[in-house]
Amino acid sequence: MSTALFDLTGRTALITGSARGIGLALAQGLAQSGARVIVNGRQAGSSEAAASGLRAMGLQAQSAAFDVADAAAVEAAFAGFDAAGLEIDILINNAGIQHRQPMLDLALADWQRVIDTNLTAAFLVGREAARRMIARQRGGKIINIGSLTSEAARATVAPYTAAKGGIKLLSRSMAAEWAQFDIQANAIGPGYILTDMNQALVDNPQFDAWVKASNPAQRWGRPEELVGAAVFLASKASGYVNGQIIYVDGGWLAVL
Ligand code: GCO
Repeated sequence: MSTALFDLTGRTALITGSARGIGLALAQGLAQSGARVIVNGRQAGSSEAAASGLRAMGLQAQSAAFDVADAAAVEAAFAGFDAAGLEIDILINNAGIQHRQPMLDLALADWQRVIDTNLTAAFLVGREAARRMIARQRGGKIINIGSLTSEAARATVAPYTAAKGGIKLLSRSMAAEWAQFDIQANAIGPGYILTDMNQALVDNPQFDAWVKASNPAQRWGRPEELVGAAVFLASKASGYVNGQIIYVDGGWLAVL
């Protein structure tokens, strides 16, 4: 089989929250498949450092720092893309934060912060990207990053779980409204992945043992193991796939 179906040459991809972790791995993976990538984080310094690291690998990358949870900042960023002639063909809504605390002690402000960054931001950035994809009449790809908690809950991460459950159905809402414009909106649900965000969990011997015992793969995942699903969902190969969530979790959700 030719790999042309998966070729992203000539496409521009915005990956939110891509200065490190899963987002950076996905930016690298899409760029290695031919895309020009826009690295995004809240801070200009770390976003540009990540983009420059990709350029040093011979990849096409630039940075755009803005807060994805701030509607005015999102609109301003897209106005900047318009002015620079940057047309986003592929959007990965990856930016995410975590706050671990039992719900009985959880403050509204912490609930809201997690919902804003992990769910509302995907709507805000998705809306701006889709408006332009529709106006250009060339379709587009939206990939929202879910979680095992898009499917099942775990104590102490209620706002994250509510947001990631929302991501699954937001992806279906995007498909429902935008499939007619040849936009495919899907989600990826990563299992437990070795990232900075999860370092405290990796360092906790009981949690680490639980991950290894509960998962058929008996190990944590690596960020680059999400690239295959992302390239598939970003490419022509998934032209009739819409509103789905692909779990990349070592088989975790398949077992009791
Ligand atoms: C946590 C969360 C996540 C998980 C992820 C698994 O406690 O931090 O459970 O970070 O790694 O949701 O899909």
